[in-house]
Amino acid sequence: MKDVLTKKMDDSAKENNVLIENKGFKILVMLLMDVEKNKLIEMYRKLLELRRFEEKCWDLFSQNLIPGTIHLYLGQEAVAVGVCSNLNDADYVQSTHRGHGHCLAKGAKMDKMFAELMGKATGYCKGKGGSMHITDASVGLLGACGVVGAGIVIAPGAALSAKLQGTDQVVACFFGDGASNTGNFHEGLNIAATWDLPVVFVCENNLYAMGTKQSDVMKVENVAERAAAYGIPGVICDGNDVVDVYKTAYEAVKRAREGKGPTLIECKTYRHKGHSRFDQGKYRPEDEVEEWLSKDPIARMRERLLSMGILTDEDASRIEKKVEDEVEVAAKFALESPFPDPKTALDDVWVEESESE
Ligand SMILES: Cc1ncc(C[n+]2csc(CCOP(=O)(O)OP(=O)(O)O)c2C)c(N)n1
Ligand SMILES: [Mg+2]
Repeated sequence: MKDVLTKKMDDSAKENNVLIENKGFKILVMLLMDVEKNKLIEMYRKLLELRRFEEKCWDLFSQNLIPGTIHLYLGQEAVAVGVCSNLNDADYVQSTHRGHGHCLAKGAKMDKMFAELMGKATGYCKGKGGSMHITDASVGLLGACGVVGAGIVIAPGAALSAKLQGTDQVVACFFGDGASNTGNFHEGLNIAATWDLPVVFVCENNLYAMGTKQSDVMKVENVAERAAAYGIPGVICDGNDVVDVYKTAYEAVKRAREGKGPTLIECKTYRHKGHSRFDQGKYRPEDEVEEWLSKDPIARMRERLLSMGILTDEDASRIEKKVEDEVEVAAKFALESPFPDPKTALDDVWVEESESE
């Protein structure tokens, strides 16, 4: 994987032809010259938004203020942020059961998300949907989805509509390693590839599907290898490095927008907590957890921005404080919002009238 990364940086530096003079030596600057400074800062801010949002969720959930269940995105933030930073408002995102990060990265509002999670009337589904039904059509969110793998066949449908209407919209379809073992994966990738649909399939390989280790249920090592069966590119990237995800998705989005068809991206990542609720993830070896925690995507991005001189420690702390305040304001909004009136229980529920009625 290192070779691929090095090559990618090489290519990007060559493309930009960035040569500077330093003590008489010409140095080829290979580091991230194609990603603008502001974009990098915004990606860092977004990473923090996802992280603090989920930490607050965990806090509220632990106080029994969020009914049902939630699947936290903690640790995987770089995937959603890196991919969605390549998308426009008109583009679509198909999310999953672990969807808070995808929603926020595509522009959903924290206050309405907290409200939905808490079952409040001010939430995205007026409090009737919860974590796995968050949707916001105004920012191109096709919705979270509690049925593992189901989104992989919804995304090509949205992409087909874009293609038939002649728009240049792209669909980013997120799913897990477990979902890549469902029949929907085959159907979705096959039809999208056959019809050159503008989909970017993003597999978030966090090594586990609930308590099942990926290597116990897959003969091939990498999900990306499966792309060959559909005649489309399959690319592996470091899912804990937002810049690597951004660059990899950049190529895939470009390809989709140009009508060249889908790409399968596999982001190697890890969830910080257990699968959901109070699962402590005891099936994961301690050294494995430690190794991945040391590759935390947010700490890495902070370190990178500091070492590149794009942010000072004070700048970074200022951004962090601002995001923390915004999360608190959003949570307060939800906490102070009313529950829906029981009389509205059947509102917005579509029922077909039958003759007998
Ligand atoms: C069709 C279906 N089968 C089983 C489940 C129960 N289930 C919920 S999440 C999950 C694991 C999914 O693993 P993966 O796709 O790797 O996503 P991750 O949870 O790791 O993000 C399972 C089996 C479900 N929701 N839907
Ligand atoms: Mg998984």
